Amino acid sequence: MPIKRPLTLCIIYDPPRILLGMKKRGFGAGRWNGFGGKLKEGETIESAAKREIFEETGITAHDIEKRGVIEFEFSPQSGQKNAGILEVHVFQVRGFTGTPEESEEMKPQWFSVDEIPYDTMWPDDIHWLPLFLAGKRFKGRFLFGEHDTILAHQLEETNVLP
Ligand code: 8DG
Repeated sequence: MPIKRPLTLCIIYDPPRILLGMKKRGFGAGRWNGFGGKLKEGETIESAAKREIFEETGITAHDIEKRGVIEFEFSPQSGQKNAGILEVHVFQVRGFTGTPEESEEMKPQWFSVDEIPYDTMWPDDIHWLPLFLAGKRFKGRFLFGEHDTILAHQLEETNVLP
């Protein structure tokens, strides 16, 4: 079994607007996304999520809620060597203070929920983000192939999240 690596992904959703960040470097550069990343030693998933939000936007998150868990697997054709399985824990940021500011890693921007830039986001987002915006909890799995194409996926609503 390939190892699973936990990651956080935090979405500041303040209806009817959503804060996304343009990733400036590293994995996913050039795409709009939520905020997050890997865990540091000794962190819980929640504390890692809050740290990443602060580092990437300058916002302090007080109230976050886990809304989904998505596993990403990369086929050999994807070119993502040694990625293992990424286990992305998706949080909704409900309460926060501060104003988003550009960081070294991200350029944040508010979007209306009617104008989400799916064309410039990870191709899986169009599948699960509507569930997130509709207030559902979900779990899913995506298999990526060459050029970040989705070869297979499963996605379901659930009340039980790891
Ligand atoms: P670094 O400092 O080493 O650059 O990295 P980091 O900030 O710790 O982590 P990262 O590699 O930038 O984390 C990747 C982020 O991208 C994390 O928030 C999870 C998210 N992410 C994926 N795959 C997908 C995906 O398919 N869709 C979306 N929306 N987000 C994804 O890893």
